[in-house]
Amino acid sequence: MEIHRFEKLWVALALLLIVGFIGTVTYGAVGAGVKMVDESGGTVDANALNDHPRFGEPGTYQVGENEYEVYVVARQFLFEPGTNEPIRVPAGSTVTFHITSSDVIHGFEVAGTNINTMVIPGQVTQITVRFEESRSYGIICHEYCGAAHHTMEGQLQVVPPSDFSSADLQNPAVADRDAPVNDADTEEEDE
Ligand SMILES: [Cu+2]
Repeated sequence: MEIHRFEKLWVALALLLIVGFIGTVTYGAVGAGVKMVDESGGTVDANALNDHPRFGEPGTYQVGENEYEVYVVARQFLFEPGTNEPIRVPAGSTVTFHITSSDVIHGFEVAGTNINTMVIPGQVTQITVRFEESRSYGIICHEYCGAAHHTMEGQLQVVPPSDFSSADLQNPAVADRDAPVNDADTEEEDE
């Protein structure tokens, strides 16, 4: 069977496109570390965040010698902490962010890094990162969340360990490795 050379060309181009599409999806899943918000962060009662042991007092908690957990609540139209006061963590430490929303879907992106997630009410997004050098990053909401969405931003300060003190920690006295992270009892109880 004779196939016209133009037809061969278009078949080749179509195959190339398919390979390209598969390539970008594979790169996103493996190379860039893109993944769905999964169950690892757990769930919370978005209407009772104030009663949560950590989200009730969001901020930076020390959980190990060089390990920190940062609890962030996104709400219209600010990050707490982040907007009114910057999130502060020491450089060279392992930081796990736990982010949730108290009202609608928000976004949480630390500009210039690959920390970029959707923030869903009732769902906790968990991201672990290591910041090696001290510098400031902007945080933006990238999910349209209402009339003042464009003003919803914050700041993350990675400071030299010498500049980081217990004043930057939330409840330094209760910060311990075994503190509850999610109170499973409160979820979907009163539906
Ligand atoms: Cu927004």
